[in-house]
Amino acid sequence: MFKKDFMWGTATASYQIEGAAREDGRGPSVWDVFCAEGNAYGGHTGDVACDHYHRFAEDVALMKELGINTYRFSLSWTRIIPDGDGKINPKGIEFYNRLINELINNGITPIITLFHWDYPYELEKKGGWRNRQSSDWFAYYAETVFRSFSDRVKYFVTLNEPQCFIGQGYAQGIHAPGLKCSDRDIVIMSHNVMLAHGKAVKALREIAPNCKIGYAPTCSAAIPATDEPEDIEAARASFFDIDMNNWTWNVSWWSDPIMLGRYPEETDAFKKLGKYLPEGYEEDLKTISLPIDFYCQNIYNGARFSAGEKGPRWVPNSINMPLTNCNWPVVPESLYWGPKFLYERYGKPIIISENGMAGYDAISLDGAVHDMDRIDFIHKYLRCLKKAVDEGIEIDGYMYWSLMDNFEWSKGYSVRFGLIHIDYITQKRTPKDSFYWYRDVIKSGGEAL
Ligand code: GCO
Repeated sequence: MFKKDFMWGTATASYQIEGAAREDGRGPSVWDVFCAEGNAYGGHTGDVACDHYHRFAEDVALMKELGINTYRFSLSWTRIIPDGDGKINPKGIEFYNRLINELINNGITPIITLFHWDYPYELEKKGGWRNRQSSDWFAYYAETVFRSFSDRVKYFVTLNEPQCFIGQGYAQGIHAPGLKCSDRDIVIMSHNVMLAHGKAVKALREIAPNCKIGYAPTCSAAIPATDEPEDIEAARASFFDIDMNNWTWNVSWWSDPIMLGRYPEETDAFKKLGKYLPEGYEEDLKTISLPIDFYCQNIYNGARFSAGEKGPRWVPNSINMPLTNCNWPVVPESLYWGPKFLYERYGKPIIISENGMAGYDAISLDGAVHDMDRIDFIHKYLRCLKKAVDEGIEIDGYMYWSLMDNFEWSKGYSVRFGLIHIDYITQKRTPKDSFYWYRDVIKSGGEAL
């Protein structure tokens, strides 16, 4: 059974929903520049997005109708500090004060993600995460946020998916700022990113010791092909291993330093990459691994593994495997095995900070959006999460990605993840069938699953 105070929520991110990109003193982020240069699908940009900046009250009213008790959203760093590390913009603070107050007045607990990819462009020009000072820039921003909002906001998350904003932004170059850096640079950036996280944790303990803080990396879960113990071990080993063909996409490089205070030294990847860590990195690990209160994990899908003669063997998905509109496989067991392996390794309460799917959602003749596939997706995934809960894995919350359709990074507006359909021309909001279905699940405390 899900606990009584289980956090039933949804998630969003600033650049993906806010719009008002040049309003009230907001400074440019790397995503503004990347999109202005035509790098996202169809030349799309986040300039207007869901116009949430102007319509947040309507959106909070919809959240209330949905019945969520928790809402995870991110702040735009450059709305608060337009050049990243200089003057604070009071208009930015005011906007988030209005949003936070609206949430609280409607009985919804805010979880603030400090950074969900919209990195200040002015800081990127100074080397961004490659610059050793980057962790201090982030700490200054984090302190500003804690000083401004921690009287009302009790839950903070430092960083969302470093695997993506570093891997896809600086290694593969498909996300902003669209660079292809060397492994040496990526290792240095990863270290600075985690040091930034640690400095933010430290700042929160000093400024608002009664608040809680976590971290939100992503993963592809590893599922044992059978329930035999050797396949379970194979899946676990593969889940925490690092594949050099795409090394920025992994769990242990990004979580072991924070959760265990050390890099995954046993992996071949560390043997190749560890030499690029800055001198004295061991000292930094003390800050990086300052204890956090909960561990967030974004989980969308997974892959299967069995025990082979030479270690874990990848087992292809069934030929019947359904795919979402992003071509991601639908693997509900990800929400059982993912949290289980993470809890066993890191021992912290887990929040599923993102899970969801892109559908081919359209308004039907009757004016509604009949997204049966999304209902089925969430239903299957939540049943697996419930199994983990029933077996004693400490799971504190589930945030569906996303509250509403929004700007999906390099895919622009071409894919829709929301429980609420957005007409990007009129900005009309239409709750989809899944919205009402999730509302009923929440109302039942998960018993309806
Ligand atoms: C991520 C980001 C979200 C995405 C979502 C769907 O997890 O990649 O946090 O911003 O929009 O995951 O791809």
